[in-house]
Amino acid sequence: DPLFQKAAEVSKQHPKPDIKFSYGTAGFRALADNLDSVMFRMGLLAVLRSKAKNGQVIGVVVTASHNPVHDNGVKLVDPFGEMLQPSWERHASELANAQDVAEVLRGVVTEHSVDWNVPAKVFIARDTRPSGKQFVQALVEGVEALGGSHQDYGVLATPQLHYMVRCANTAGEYGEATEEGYYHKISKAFLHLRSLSGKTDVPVIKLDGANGVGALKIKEMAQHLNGTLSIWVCNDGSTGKLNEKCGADFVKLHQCAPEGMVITPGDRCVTFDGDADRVLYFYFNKENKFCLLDGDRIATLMVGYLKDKLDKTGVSLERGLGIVQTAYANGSSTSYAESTLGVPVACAKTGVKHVHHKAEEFDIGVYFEANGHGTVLFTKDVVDKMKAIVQDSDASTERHKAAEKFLSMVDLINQTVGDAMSDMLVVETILYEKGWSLDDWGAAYTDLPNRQRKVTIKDRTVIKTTDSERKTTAPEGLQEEIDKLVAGYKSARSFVRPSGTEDVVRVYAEADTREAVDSLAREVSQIVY
Ligand code: 16G
Ligand code: ZN
Repeated sequence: DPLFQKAAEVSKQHPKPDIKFSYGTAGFRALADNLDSVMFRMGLLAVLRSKAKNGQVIGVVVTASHNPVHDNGVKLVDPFGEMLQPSWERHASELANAQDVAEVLRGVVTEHSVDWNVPAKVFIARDTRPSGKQFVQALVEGVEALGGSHQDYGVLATPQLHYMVRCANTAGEYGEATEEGYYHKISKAFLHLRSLSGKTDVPVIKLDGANGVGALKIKEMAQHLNGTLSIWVCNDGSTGKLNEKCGADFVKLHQCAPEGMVITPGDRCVTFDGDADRVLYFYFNKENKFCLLDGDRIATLMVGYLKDKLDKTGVSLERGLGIVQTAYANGSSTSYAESTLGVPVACAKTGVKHVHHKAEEFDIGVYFEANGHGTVLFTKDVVDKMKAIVQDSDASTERHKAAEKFLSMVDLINQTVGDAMSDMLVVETILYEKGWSLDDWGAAYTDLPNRQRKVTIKDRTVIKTTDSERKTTAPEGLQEEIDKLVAGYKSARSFVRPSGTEDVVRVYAEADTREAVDSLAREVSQIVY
């Protein structure tokens, strides 16, 4: 096959290990030693995807997020900066596992009637893992073997690459596709909101950078904030290891502060994950108790703020403002959003691609996973209506001010994907306007005690779920047994689901007390065997 001859030849220099790869919730992830062939092949696939999308830029990120430093991974970014379309995940897996790459490439070209004359362009970035550099080289070889062109951004936070892709494909409408363009857009919106606040005090933040890319990039961002925030970056990679006893995943899972930070009660603490697409807040209260403000909490803060601005402008929307959670959302956050804020709550399956698409059903869709990944999506309709108010109303009116703030929020938020830096600046803006400490924020509602456990079974795929993973349909009888156990506790809820990233079954439980929830989680784990 002349079209794919070069690809097949170069592929021999990237031999495939005897491993079955699968494009999971967040792309491919494995021990770095096993990933060279996958990288080369994703370079090939990105070219086909770009051609299939009329030559729009496709992104490729080399990262394994919160995994240990010896792992790595890769995922593709679609033209609007969103996750790869699920129907192409199958092609990615087939190509990664193929003995004959040319055959799979030919299949994709035929299935999607790819026009070979369309030029392809691929944007590439990587996190700080030592294996990343050589993987970018393998990717570039893949891109070039199919005659595509590429731009290598070097080390970037995952959401920065998503942003670049969107900028490039919207003719600059979303911003400039450079790192400087990213800092400029976000810091400009942040500083504008600061100037509208009428306040001048400078909050101090202690940030856990997970010894990863977020630590480097937040320092760059801070340079653009004109001293309006004081950010102390801990775990900045200068001494500690990536994600080791630090980072948002560690903090969420262990419900404790990361190592490498000296914290006194009342300090405002923030943690990013290893590729800076998750963010969580935490602090120690007066009793020196560790308090976590998770993704659910951030979502409710954002929803409350946006609803206030929406109400003040009186804008009416067809699909309105809504919040999207997953099964992991704390029950207290769900009732707070529904009852206190009066905002509809939708539930979607775990994984960014699921929550993201659900959020598109609203005019203003706020989505967050409890683990700290999330963002807000806005329709053109709501943005246009706010622009019209800013243009037509008197600048001194509440209505005008609310619309102006709303529009700056739209610029501050990275709508392509959850973005730790952007989300943190959104939270900082809202807390600043409200004059809230973390303790004030935490007082909005009280999380139900919750517990997560992992159970290893022979074949986790026997467990099938429905209702956004909140109920099981197989094996038979499992759900009834879970229901029976849950009925024995107060304010209790529990579900099990097969993990999309590890060979385990995850068990989640919540109940009215710590003791009750531990006991419920244990009991449910036992019946999963
Ligand atoms: C991936 C997902 C994350 C999800 C997690 C669940 C993306 C970018 N990341 O890390 O959103 O919470 O998987 O993992 O989609 P699990 O299926 O192992 O519980
Ligand atoms: Zn991540």
